[in-house]
Amino acid sequence: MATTTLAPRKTSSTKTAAAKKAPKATAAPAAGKAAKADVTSAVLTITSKNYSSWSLRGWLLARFSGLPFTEHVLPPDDPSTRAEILLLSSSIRVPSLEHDGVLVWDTLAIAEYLNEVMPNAGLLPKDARARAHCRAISGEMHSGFTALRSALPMNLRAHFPKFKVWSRAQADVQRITTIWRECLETYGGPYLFGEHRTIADAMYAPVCTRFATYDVKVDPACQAYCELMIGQPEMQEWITAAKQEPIDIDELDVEF
Ligand SMILES: N[C@@H](CCC(=O)N[C@@H](CS)C(=O)NCC(=O)O)C(=O)O
Repeated sequence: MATTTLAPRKTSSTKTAAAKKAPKATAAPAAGKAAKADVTSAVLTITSKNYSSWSLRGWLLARFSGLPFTEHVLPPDDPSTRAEILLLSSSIRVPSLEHDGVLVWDTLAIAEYLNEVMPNAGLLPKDARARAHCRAISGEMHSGFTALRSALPMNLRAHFPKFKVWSRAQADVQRITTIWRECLETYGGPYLFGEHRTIADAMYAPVCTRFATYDVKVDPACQAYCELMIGQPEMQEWITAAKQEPIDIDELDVEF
């Protein structure tokens, strides 16, 4: 079976948005504000593009939504980074999105917010049953697969041919590929919910890169899905930037 590589294809855009200081976080959003959103004012706070799978998910969601945004990249090796994250709130983690005076953290909350402010982006399927399914598998990724996440941390620069996946992580691989196969069969692909990329594709994108990094063998349908996702222009833009990151920190070779 072919191995998916993370090698960048030629893409039209490899521009990395300049790091920008995030506006100071304020309290919770005023109700109803999102409906009148100013689409030019968004700032997405992320951290390492090589290691941070949550940053990748949040960033992909923002790009899939079409909402223009500026990246605020917190370098993970900088001791002030944690302090800066904690300044946002004692519990806020990255990614976080500030838009039109609204601060949203937690990747699924960001996904739902983007779906509300960019309703024509199709981040959730139109059909109610498919929408419920999309939310269910996105939630399963958000809260589960801990064995896979700790044994196969995202590391876009690395490649480990013939990596031995231990049994608990292998069970996660099995469950994820079952989810993908069910989606691809039910909705006809090429993305999990048919012809359009949804929240679910962003949620599982770092799994596709993990399978490539750790040489995880999967069935042809799942392999094709991984290759499709890794080949997305946004993914290639992210991977190119990840490989240019000057950092290489040992302790980040764990779930991050
Ligand atoms: N479930 C959270 C996970 C976010 C997360 O774990 N973020 C990490 C970086 S990838 C973080 O902010 N770590 C900093 C800290 O824990 O202080 C989400 O969906 O956003």
